[in-house]
Amino acid sequence: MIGTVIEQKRILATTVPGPKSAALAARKNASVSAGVGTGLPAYITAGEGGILVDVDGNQLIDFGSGIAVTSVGNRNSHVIEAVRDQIADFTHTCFMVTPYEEYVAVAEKLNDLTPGGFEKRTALFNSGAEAVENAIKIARHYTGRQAVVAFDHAYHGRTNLTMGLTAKNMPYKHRFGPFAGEIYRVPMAYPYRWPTGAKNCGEEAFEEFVSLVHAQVGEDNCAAVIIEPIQGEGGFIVPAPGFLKQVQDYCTEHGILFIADEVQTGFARTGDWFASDHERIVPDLITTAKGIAGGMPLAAVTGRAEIMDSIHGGGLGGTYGGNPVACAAALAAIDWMAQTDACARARQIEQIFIPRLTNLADEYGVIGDIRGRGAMLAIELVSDLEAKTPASDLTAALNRFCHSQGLVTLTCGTFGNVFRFLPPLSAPDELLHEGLDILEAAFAEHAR
Ligand code: PLZ
Repeated sequence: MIGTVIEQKRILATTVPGPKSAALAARKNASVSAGVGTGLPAYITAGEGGILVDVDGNQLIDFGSGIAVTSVGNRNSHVIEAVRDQIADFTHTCFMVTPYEEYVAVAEKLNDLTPGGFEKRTALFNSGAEAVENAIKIARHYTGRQAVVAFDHAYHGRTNLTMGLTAKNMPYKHRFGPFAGEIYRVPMAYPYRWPTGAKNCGEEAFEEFVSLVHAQVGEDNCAAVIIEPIQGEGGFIVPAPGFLKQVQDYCTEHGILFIADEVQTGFARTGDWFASDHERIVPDLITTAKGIAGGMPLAAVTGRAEIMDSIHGGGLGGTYGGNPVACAAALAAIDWMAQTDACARARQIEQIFIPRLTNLADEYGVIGDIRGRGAMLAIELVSDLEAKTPASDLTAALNRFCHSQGLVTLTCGTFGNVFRFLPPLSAPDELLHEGLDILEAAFAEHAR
């Protein structure tokens, strides 16, 4: 398929999913654990820009980027070429056994791109959860302290430690415990649902944070505070302005490491290289994955040199961490983002979406909040604008409608009532508008 250009056009050849996908779904059910769900079970054979092609010949509009991964687009020619060249040379040695330049080059790139003008070091891993696990390991080792503070609505992964950090029970934690110890949870500065209103949110959430850490953890026991600068799975929650900075300053004052989990928000997604940039936050450690490598599995922890270098030799690693093919893809993807000014593209996407989402909010009284930044945007759906009752059934119905019309959409949120948008940054405007037309049709069908 490489070489053919996929026309950036939606095509409905059959129902979505069609008969060939249905046959594959039957095989999946007989072979893959029921624990692994599929949101829109149309089986994909190719993708490019904002289009995914399925086995039945449908061309779907992609508003998900495989959960914020293919920001540079599938089949990005830059990435393909780099991966092809690397595969032709070698695919694996294990960096801990016999190293190679690509790993070092990715580390240099991340040290340079992430917030903070100080000296940094990076270690590479395979998944976001693995990066988070390692950031916590590093923070505990460096500080000699054990407690970790995480927030309501947080999502940090599905491994044992990261499940413990993740807030939501279903589907992530239910009956999977016991979870790792020394994890403490505090309220998130969630403006839309702050009890005394959005304008008090930042200040009051910070006061609660300080008081809970003092009373229930003890500042001197606290190794790290971990936060997503815009929460992802928990509902695309943008913390009240200034909250992140206050938390960071507090951490600095008490020798607590501030970890920004930018696994979902990183690499131009929010209109800056990192969401921390927008708030002028300079994390001690930052975790990245997803958008870093155009779809190849790669993740990283980047942080202050004195913290990262405090670990004894051999204390960090893993067989595949920083695989050369994934590193080659990352170098190409990052280069493409810089060359095409992907941050500016993300901000343009925000300009396309926000007016149309605002029109929907005006027309149907079910959108309580429109939020996000760049190409990471969401609407929170409620059945009563005053009571803010989560409209999770409506959210699911809208999602199903979009799927049936060939639009790949995702939902999220602690209450399952947030509709989120994460289009590839390489999707053309017309396709984004066509996707939004489908969303409007979904509202006309289900929200009247
Ligand atoms: N931290 C902020 O968003 C992954 C998970 C989807 P992995 N988010 C998508 C699902 O249902 O499993 C994520 C994230 C943030 C960490 C992670 C974990 O990254 O690469 O999925 O391990």
